[in-house]
Amino acid sequence: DKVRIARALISVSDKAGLVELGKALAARGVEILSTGGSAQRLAEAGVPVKEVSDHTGFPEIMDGRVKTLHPRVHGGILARRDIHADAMAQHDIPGIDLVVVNLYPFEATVAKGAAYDDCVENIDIGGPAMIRAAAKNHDFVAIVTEPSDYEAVMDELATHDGCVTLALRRKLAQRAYARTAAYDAAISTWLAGQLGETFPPRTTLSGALAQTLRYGENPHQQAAFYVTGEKRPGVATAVQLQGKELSYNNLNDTDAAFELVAEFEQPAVAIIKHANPCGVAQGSNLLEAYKSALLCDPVSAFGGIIAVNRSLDAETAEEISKLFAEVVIAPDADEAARALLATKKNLRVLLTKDVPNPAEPGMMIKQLSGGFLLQNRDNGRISPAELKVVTKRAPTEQELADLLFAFRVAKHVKSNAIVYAKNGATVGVGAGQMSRVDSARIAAIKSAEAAKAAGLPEALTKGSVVASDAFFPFADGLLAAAEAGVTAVIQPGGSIRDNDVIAAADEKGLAMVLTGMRHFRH
Ligand code: 93A
Repeated sequence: DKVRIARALISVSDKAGLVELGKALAARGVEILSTGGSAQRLAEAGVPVKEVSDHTGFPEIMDGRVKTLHPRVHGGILARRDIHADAMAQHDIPGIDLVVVNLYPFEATVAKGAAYDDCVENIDIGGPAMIRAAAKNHDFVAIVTEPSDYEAVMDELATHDGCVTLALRRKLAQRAYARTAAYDAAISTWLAGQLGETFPPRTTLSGALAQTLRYGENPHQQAAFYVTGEKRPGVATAVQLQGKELSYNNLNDTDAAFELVAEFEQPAVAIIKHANPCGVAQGSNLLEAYKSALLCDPVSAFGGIIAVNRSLDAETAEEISKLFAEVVIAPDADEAARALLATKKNLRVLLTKDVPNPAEPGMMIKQLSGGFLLQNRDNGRISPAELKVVTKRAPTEQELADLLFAFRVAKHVKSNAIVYAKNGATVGVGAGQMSRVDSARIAAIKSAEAAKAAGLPEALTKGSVVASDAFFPFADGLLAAAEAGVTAVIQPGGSIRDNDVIAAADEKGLAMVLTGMRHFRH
């Protein structure tokens, strides 16, 4: 099963670890073939090396576009040492047992905003050809595509008398194809962008494995976290300051929390349970916002996830640390806040540097059996000018501000979503019900219970406003909200019974505005 490495071909753009690897190979008497820049670097370090052009008897031509694309290279990589031995002898093709290639930095070139021609020039052809060939012939050849894998190969050479095992060669072959697949996906994604084709994407959706999770949504499910490389601030790019590893559900809920809190310009706090908010508030500072958010549903907030859209300060951190929470996510935290949270050993703290832009486009994937659905991120936002007042009474300024706030929150609540809000804070959230009227009732009931527990004389929904993520198909949902004490309503409109709903609102003396935009979230 072991393959003795007698000859290696090294052609790398990322020169990290190159000299160390070259020295280790040379020390074992391995003949090293190498291309222009790589050969030069090795030679400078005193590692004996033979230029690929000397090996092929053919110069590097066309600005390096053709340097390793030669039968003496590809034959040496692809030959089965058993059945192709005759051809190797007949054409004088020595075997190449180890191929070390990492590709022209196409992704990095695109990322730094290089010109079109520069990006095209950074499409590696010879590199992927060698990688794919060596990976195919892993029965006889070892392929290495990342400097981080050099050590594993050097270890085996040392412990297996200059050989690489089949187990490692197979593992490296798998990684090699993952690399060339991701490379081509990056090229086609870039080209689609150049063509202005943004949707539907004509490319393989791909992500890099970031972390194997302990389990999935439930302990009997396996799970892993993949990152797309998108630069959006959030769970995928955050730095974790403390606490044990995030679980599948933590990651999902923390993402929901941070995306929600990013909606607000003022200091804001969102508390999330099972991907739904159980309290959201904005205020003149985080502490004020946190206290109002917690008031909405303190029972559900236990064990929740807290997101803030400002650098966390000590006062807010101290208040947060009184609650049992799973995760805190913030763009930053000052020294005093960090020190306070550090005393809560089990609390995970994630810092993201920035807050994501809610208006930015993006993709959402939903899996179903036999396929998946793809759509743009719901980045729709309503401005006051787009609202249509449909009732006799128009909302007051305070009502209008709360209506817009509630509608933004509703966008982040699983449908059917009903959100009651007052003074920039949710006071009742109805989520995930199969009927809209149930969401309206449940939120009101929970709000009344929360008020009772807090010793308040009446439910916080009294004198609040209400947002509905989609139109009221009947007047019943609106009447349930009126019963709970709302004074104003925001909803998309568009039901064939809009007139009934408007008449019911007028009868109850409510102000109602239509957004013309729906925020389903399933
Ligand atoms: O332009 S290429 O597509 N043509 C080739 O024949 C070829 N062979 C290796 N690029 C080619 N390479 C790439 O050159 C390797 O994948 C590696 O990224 C790079 C190393 O070049 P140097 O050793 O000159 O720095």
